[in-house]
Amino acid sequence: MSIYYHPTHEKYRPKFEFSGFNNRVYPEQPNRIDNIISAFLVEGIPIKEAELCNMEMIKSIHSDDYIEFIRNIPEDIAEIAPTVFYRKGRSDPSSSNFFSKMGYYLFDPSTPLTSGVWEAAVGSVSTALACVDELQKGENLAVGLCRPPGHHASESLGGGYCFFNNIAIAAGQLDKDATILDLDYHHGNGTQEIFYTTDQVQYVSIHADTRSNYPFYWGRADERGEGRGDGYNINLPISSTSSESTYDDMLDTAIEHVKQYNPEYVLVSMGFDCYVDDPIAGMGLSSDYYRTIGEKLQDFSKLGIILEGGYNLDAIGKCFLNLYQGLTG
Ligand code: OKP
Ligand code: ZN
Repeated sequence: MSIYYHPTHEKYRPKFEFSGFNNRVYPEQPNRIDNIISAFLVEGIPIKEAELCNMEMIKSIHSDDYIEFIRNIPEDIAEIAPTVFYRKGRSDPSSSNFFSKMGYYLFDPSTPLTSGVWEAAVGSVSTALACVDELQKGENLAVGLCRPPGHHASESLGGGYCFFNNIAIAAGQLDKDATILDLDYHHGNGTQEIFYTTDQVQYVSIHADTRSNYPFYWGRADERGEGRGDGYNINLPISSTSSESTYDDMLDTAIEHVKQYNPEYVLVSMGFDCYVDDPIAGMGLSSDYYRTIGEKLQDFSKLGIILEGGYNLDAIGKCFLNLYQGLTG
């Protein structure tokens, strides 16, 4: 059992998120990882540095042109986000204009571009891959402190603080069936899209109902997969004001779906933004409840925990540690 991170996450530290008419302080900050690591170190639990992955891994999920776009963020750009977006049926983007490409490869302005994006995003993928490596070598549990998160990113489209889909890249490396169980507050639209037509990866997500919550245009219960993937995409939306007991019932339902599929591996898109005092999201979950989640996940024998969201800097360390103690207790 190991916990991984990669230090290049520190290179991505945007200041602002463009949000309606008010810019807000960027919630997805390096402190998130620092605080989780401190909470583990206080308990004497060591954190390992992930080895840097090779580009083929990223290419297994993302298009070459999208990868090149992220790699070639101009050095002189301080911090920039798109405000004009491409939609299907319009003219293709110009291959030479950065603004034109930015609105094509990102679906919202919540993913500011700065010079450290590439290094941080590759480090985050590497962290998720270190976890599946460990599981394939015979370990039963691995934890990846990924940052930036990944579940909103699809083949050629970033957004929602995500550039590369860490958990999708990791799941793609596995040679046996895998479930991605997404417990972040937000629906993982990128992960859903990537595996929508396959039966080799089951996607199960509990999230705040997207009829009134970000990311709005994906995540309904009737999105069940297509072709071979029909029935292997399971969206379980709940109200954004759900209590701990409502959540707990839905978690049991989600776990039943996973058991029915009976995968070799379970990878969890672990968000802590359902915590009651999350600054951008939040449902009724207490920090203690994360221990219960950990205990319930003990039903699965090959388990990778991949960090997605969770923005309360005072609580994220405690929540993660509780989860870990539930998993290992
Ligand atoms: C990332 B993860 C709404 C702005 C939404 C993006 C939220 C991304 C969440 N006014 N900003 O799933 O935790
Ligand atoms: Zn989230």
